[in-house]
Amino acid sequence: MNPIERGRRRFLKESAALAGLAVGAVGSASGQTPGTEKQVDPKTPYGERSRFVSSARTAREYPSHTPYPSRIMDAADALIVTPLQDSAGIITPSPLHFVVYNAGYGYPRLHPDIDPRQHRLLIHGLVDRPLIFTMEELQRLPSVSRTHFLECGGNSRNSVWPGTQGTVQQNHGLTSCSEWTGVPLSLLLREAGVQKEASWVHAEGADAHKHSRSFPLEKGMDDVLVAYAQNGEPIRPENGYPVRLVIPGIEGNRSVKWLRRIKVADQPYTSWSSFAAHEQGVKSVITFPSGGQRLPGPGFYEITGLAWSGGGAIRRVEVSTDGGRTWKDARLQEPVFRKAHTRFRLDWTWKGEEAVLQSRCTDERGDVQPTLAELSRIHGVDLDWWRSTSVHFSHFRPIFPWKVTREGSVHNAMY
Ligand SMILES: Nc1nc2c(c(=O)[nH]1)N[C@H]1C(S)=C(S)[C@@H](COP(=O)(O)O)O[C@H]1N2
Ligand SMILES: [Mo]
Repeated sequence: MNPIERGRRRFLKESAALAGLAVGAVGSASGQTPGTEKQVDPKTPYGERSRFVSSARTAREYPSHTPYPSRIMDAADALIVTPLQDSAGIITPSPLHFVVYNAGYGYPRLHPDIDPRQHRLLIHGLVDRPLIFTMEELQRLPSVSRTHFLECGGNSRNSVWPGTQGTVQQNHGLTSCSEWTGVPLSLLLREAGVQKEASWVHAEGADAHKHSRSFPLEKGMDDVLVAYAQNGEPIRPENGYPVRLVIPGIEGNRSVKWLRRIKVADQPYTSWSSFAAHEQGVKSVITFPSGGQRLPGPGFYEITGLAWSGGGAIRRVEVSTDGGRTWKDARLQEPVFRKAHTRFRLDWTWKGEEAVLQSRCTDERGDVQPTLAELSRIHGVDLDWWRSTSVHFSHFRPIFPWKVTREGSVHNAMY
């Protein structure tokens, strides 16, 4: 049977189940409440979403009764998580992009309010020609648009802590994906003329505590962007307006927001010098059904989620509905971008039994997302370590299970 024929038969077979879903809608197809129509205002300067849509960012929460030291450390930061459970496709709407502001103790958690006409970007250090750019000058240069995820290195570490809410937003919401537009850093560095001894790039933000991070020159000459636009409009204030770095595939921490200075050097200036260890490894999570949701009853559902890898493109996502005994290949949304969220989908008919749903992805290098046991072996720790440790661990990316109970409620099955 060819794929189209197979798809047709599958659809015909399932359309009986699907038809059942639509019955309730007959008679109220428009959904319109009389008298609530709004005039389309030709002067509306900036659109708003429907008043019926309430998807929202929120602060990452912690179990208050537990002494997890990571919680104390995270409390110094503002951590605002993306509602992945409501996500469709691969682009995170900019107003829902996660936000991390390492304001540090003693600093107000107010992101800089930068007038782009006053802003300057300085490039100096081991270069032949130090350069200072205004935003206008930066935007005259040849630009590119690329779709990439950002993920905080601390994403998901709370997913093993009992007492947390256990939604996909709380557990995995420190990742988002945007189309970024800007100038390749390599172009600016070539313009400045990098000297022979140079091997590191140091970037500094305009926030009160001057968020500063180093990365290898090699990466800087590869795919790093000096970005001023996000999803077709200027970058949002909390995500780095008017200009930020986007360092694809590497933990978000290096992607300095409110970028004002780039110094080329022969050594790293920040302590996190083993750069390779800061790649975001191959990872995925099911966003529907996910923690806190409820399936109204047995029948057809599309299981869907996101997969990503700092090492390149996602090649394959498998989904298990029986706790990992058997796996099926999910469909991947095309095109698949490198170092970007990749949407996967799998048709599922839930018969009302208890089910454990999980996804496992593979990237272009052949790296496979590890189980918690495999990840523990990689780090040389035992399974309980993650739950009880006082170490501020990062890059937590095991295969993640959701349990669907017979009543249809969905729970974090990590603990
Ligand atoms: N200037 C500046 N850049 C920064 C930070 C910051 O506090 N100040 N936080 C970093 C961290 S830890 C992360 S994970 C990413 C998050 O980017 P976002 O807030 O746009 O999602 O920004 C990074 N860049
Ligand atoms: Mo971060």
